[in-house]
Formats: sequence, structure tokens, C-alpha cells
Amino acid sequence: MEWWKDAIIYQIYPRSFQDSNGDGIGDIPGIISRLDHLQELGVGAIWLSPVYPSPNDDNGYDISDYKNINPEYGALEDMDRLILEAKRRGIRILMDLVINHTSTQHEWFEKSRRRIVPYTDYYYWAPPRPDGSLPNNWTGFFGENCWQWDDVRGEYYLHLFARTQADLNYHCPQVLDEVKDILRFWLDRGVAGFRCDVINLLWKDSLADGEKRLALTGLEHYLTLEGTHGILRQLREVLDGYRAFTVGETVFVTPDMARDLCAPERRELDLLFSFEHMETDQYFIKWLKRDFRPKPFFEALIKWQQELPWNAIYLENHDQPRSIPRFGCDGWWRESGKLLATLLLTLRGTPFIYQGQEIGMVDFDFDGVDQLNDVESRNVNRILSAYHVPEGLRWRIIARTSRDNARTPMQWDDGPNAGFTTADRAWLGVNRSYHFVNLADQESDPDSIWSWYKDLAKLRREREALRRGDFLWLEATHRVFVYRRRLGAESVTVALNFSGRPARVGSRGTLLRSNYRRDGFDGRLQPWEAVILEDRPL
Ligand code: TEU
Ligand code: CA
Repeated sequence: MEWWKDAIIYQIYPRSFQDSNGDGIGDIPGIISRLDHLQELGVGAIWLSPVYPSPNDDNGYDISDYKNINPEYGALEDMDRLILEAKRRGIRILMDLVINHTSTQHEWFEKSRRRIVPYTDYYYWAPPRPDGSLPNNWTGFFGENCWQWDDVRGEYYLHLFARTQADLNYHCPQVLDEVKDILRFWLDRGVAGFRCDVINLLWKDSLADGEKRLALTGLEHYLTLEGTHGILRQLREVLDGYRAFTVGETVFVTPDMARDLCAPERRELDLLFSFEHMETDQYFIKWLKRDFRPKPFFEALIKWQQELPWNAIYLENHDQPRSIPRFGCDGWWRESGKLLATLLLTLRGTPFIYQGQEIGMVDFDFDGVDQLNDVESRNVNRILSAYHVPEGLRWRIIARTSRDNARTPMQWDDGPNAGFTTADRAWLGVNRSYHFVNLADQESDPDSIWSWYKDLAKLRREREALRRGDFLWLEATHRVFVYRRRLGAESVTVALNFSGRPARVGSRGTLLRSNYRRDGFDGRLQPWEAVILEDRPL
């Protein structure tokens, strides 16, 4: 049985979850001490963002040793204990597999830049062009160009992400052998699978110039190519031996690509994260946000519900601003937080809850760029400064899109530093909202966002239609979203009002849940109201 079709998966960003030793940095013993929280929420698996040794230029997405644990987070024994303690609570562990690139501090890179066999071609190295310019015209994900000169080697290396994240070269067969070895290493320790970072970019077909684009020139040379499909099938052979699960982070993926990546008979990925619904509030590139409009958002969700048999459902992760200020409304914090929870837990697919989402955490309250840690935000700041964009405007752009918004420490209680650390300062600023947004308060409040998440998780367990049922949309207007989930005789309708004004919908039924106190349902929704109805048989 595919356990992951019935499970809720919870993402932990280890640096910000729970500090256990007072150094201001979250760690694995800290995670272990909070497993009961996750069990109470009803999660079936944890996706652990990277915990490997790393210089942390991109907080662990720049790995310097794939077979160890960052000493800041603990040791291998702590990881073993986490796997065991989670298992005792019926929770599986998924590791983050970051194999598009390594840190430039990885031993492979050190050897590759010195041309030591067999590491010589582990990365994409290239000389300057005859006119002295960069090897090609590609541009990278974090706003910089993607070639960096290396004095030791006397060549440039390719990096689609930060300068210290060098892309691995899968044309060199040893690289895939290394990756297979890494998979076995963790699977042998008992992890249940992997979340695969930017997995559809692995294979670069050539280093030829790309067609000029506003962002990511060169994309056609590495986006979801046949070579990547081949790599995934080879990795699957290892994974199958352990019945392991994989969810791919697949950027710019289209439904056609997604079907190829996830079709069970092709033996590549089990599941993937698509991005379309997360991009409906942006112009051209992710750093230019416009106001959120519900309709295109609903349409993107409907499209993917219809195009794929099964989706990864998410509204937040460590790369995205928080969902309440983004898709909901701060002024209706509790109502819109519950409404978004309802959407997340009633669409067809596997829901992913990002740490803090279950208590309605909101975006950071930083005052300026000097409080930022995110390598992407710091790059954008540098680039905008070079174009003389005034500081005020720069900050407005960055504050709205910075990945640090979702990376501030988890707000456990209203004690110092929100109960995250006993240190004077956490590694990243704790959001002052913790005085009124924290788990401890919400635990004792049956009406809290936390209680709502728990309740919906329970409802999902009870109603198979909410898990396995098909999806049928009934209404999707500029503010109202209504859809039905049906399995055999069991049929449930969800109606959501994405606005601060009352709304009407056509559906009726027996009221199962509402984020307002009410007895029955006559088709009228309060501001940001979410209702779940049991459809009456005709
Ligand atoms: O993110 C991939 C990615 O494409 C990001 O650029 C994403 O679009 C962006 O962060 C949104 O602002 C993955 C990881 O999730 C991210 O944390 C890493 O920084 C990145 O890969 C490189 O490993
Ligand atoms: Ca610590």
C-alpha cells in the first residue's frame, strides 16, 4: 500500500525548529524533544530539510559531506535516535537529497579543482571563450550569472544556485555511483525516503548558449531532459530495494513533464511539488510580487487537480513567504488561517504542513537588510543596489519575497525567544508576534488554528473520501472556491470564502465543520469562512 497517499507530511527546517543546547541553533535532540507535538497533529512522516555538514551558505542546501550530520545539529547517533523515536510514534523520516550541486567545500570539489582522478570531471568545468568572456550566457536562480572562476583549476565552474554550490556533472558516471551509495547509506539507517531538491535540473545536455530570457537564460539545456529521466530510473533501482518513497522538487514543471516524472510504470518519482499555484501572485520572476488574486490561484489548483492523478499539496515551505499574509488576511488571522488549513487538508493529494503553519505563524518583522540571512535575498539586495534602487524600495521588494520570512524560529510559547532557545539570541530573529502566536496558548484553546489542524487531520482519517476521493470543482469565482470530494457513496463538499465580505454559494448539505460557530448551512458564508458539508444523497 502507498502509505504516503494517506499520510500528512510535516516539513522541519532544523535550524529553526528547537534548540536543545542553548547555542541559538535548532538541532536533532531538539526535534526529538518535540516529536509528541507532531504525533498529536497526526503526521505520518517528517521531511527534514538538510542536516548534513555544510558551510551553511544556503543553510544546508550546500552539502560538504553527504554521509554525516552537521555537528551544529548533532551526530549520526542523534539521527539514529530520531529515526527510532519517530518510528515509535508511527512517523517516518524523509531526508533532503540535494544532488544537483555540492558545496565547494566538499572533498570532491577540492579534488576536482586539483584534477585528481577520478574526480576531475565531477563538476562542469569550462575555460573562458576565446574573447575572454564567460563560457556561456546562462543566468542562475539566485540572480547572479552562473559561472565562477577557480584559480586552482584555472577554469570556470557552473553553479545554477549560489557561488558556493557547484553543479555536479552527471555525464561523469562515477557521480551517479556516489549518489547511489549515499541513498544506501541513509536507507540502511532506516529513513523512509527522500525529498529530492531541484531534481528535474540534474542533466545538462550541453553548455551551449541559451535563448535570451528575462530570467534563467539557458533553462532549455537542463529543464526535465531525457538524461534526468534516465538518472531517476537508475536511482529507483536502489530505492525499490528498500520500498523507499521520493517526492521531487521540480521547478517550472508542466503537467506533461509531471506525468512523465511520476507515472508509476515509469519508476521515477512517486510524487512531486509543482509551482504554478505559488506563482499566481508574481510578475515574470519570483522577486516581483503583485497582489494576490484568488481566481488565478483557484484555477491553477483546479488545473493540477485535474491533470494529475495525485498531487503534493502545499502552501508553505522554507522558500516561500508565510501563507496567511499571502493568500489569507492578517486582519482575519484566525479565520483565514483555518480556511487555508481546510484547503490544504481537503484537496486530493498528500498534504505538506511546514513548521509553524499549524499555529498560523506569519512573515518576519525585520526592519532592514542587515537582519537577513537568506543568500538569495542578500544577492537580490546586492543586484538592486548596483542598479541604484533606493533602499526603501529595495527593502519593500525583498521583505515581501525573502525566504527568511518562513525561517524565523518556531514559536513554542510566550517565554524568552518563544521557547526556541535559552540563548540570548537565536541564529535568526524570533518574530515578536510570538506573544500572541505560539503553540502553548493554542493548545489550551479549542478554537485555535492548532486545534483546527488537529481536528481536520482527524476528519481526514475518518473520511476516506477526503483522502482517496475524486475531485470535482463546483465554483471558482474571484473569491469563492467550492469543490466536492467523492468516493463511492461518501461525498463531501468544501466551500471557502477568500474575502472579508460575506458570500453566497449554491451548495447545501449537512454541516460537518465551519470555522465559525453555526448550526446549519444555508449557502451564506461569513468573511473567510470555510465549511465542510456532507452531501445529502439525491
Ligand atoms: O529550491 C529550488 C528553487 O528553485 C528555489 O530557487 C526556489 O525557487 C526559491 O527558493 C524560491 O524563492 C531548492 C531549495 O528548496 C532551496 O532552499 C535551495 O536554496 C535551492 O534548491 C538550492 O539547493
Ligand atoms: Ca543547538
